[in-house]
Amino acid sequence: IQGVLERKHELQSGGKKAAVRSWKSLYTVLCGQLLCFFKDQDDFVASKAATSPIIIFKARCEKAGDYTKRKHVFRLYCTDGSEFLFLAPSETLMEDWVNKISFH
Ligand code: I3P
Repeated sequence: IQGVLERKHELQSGGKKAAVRSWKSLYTVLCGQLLCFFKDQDDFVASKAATSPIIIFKARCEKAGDYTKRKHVFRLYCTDGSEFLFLAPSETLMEDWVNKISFH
C-alpha cells in the first residue's frame, strides 16, 4: 500500500514527548517491515527519501479513537517506545492502512 498520509510525531523512542509535533504530508509506502516516506510520488520513484523509515516489525497499529481533533487518524506504537499519528484521506483508506500494517 502507498499514498499520501499526514504524519505527526507524538513520542520519541523511549517514550519522550516529540519536539517537532506539526502534521506533515508525506508520500508513504509500506514495504515489508518498513514504512518509508517521500515528499511525493516522483521522489518515491527516484528513491529520494524525505525522512528515515519507521520499523513496524512487532509494532501495534490501531484507529486513534482518543484523537478527536481530526478524522481518519490512526496511531502506530513502535517497539522502541516511539509513537506516531497518521491521517488518511478517508475512513476506508485508514482501515486499509491499519490492516496492512497490522498484518504485514
Ligand atoms: C504543533 C502543531 C500541531 C499540534 C501540536 C503543536 O505546533 O500545531 O498541529 O498538534 O500540538 O505543538 P508547531 O506547528 O508549532 O510545531 P495537534 O494538531 O494535534 O493539535 P501538541 O503539542 O499539543 O501535540
